[in-house]
Amino acid sequence: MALSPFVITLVVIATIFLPSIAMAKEIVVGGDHGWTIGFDYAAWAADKTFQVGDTLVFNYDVGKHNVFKVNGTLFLSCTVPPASEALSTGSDRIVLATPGRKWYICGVAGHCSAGQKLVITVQPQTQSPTLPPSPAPALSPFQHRPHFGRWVPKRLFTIFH
Ligand SMILES: [Cu+2]
Repeated sequence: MALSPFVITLVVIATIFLPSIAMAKEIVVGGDHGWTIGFDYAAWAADKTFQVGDTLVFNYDVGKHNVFKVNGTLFLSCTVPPASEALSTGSDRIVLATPGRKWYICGVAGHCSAGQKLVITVQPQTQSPTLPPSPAPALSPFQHRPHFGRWVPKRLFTIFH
């Protein structure tokens, strides 16, 4: 069965425009290395784009590491927050809900200062073409009723008079 030029055109258009649609990504921190010591997270993050709606996944062996979301000051000094704030499932997922700088460290003694720390900048979500367009100015039926109301009796008057 031969594809019609119309179908081919549709496929070409879809191929061109689909990648531009903002899709929420799942980003595994450190890739195959996961969340560990002896890895350069600054270099890893350098060529990546993080956007609102994306999900960070921290993979590690339970008990060996953990994840704390911290602020920039705690990040620089490797100050670990209270243990109750730790994420420790071994596959911690963090949805990036707001734009801006985000800082994460491992709270196991010595790990943050050994480089197990991640800072990223989350970009605002780009406008998705799939979002509904802004509504066109609505034509309220009430805006026409006075006109119609005037028009009808006049017309009826003309007809029946
Ligand atoms: Cu660690």
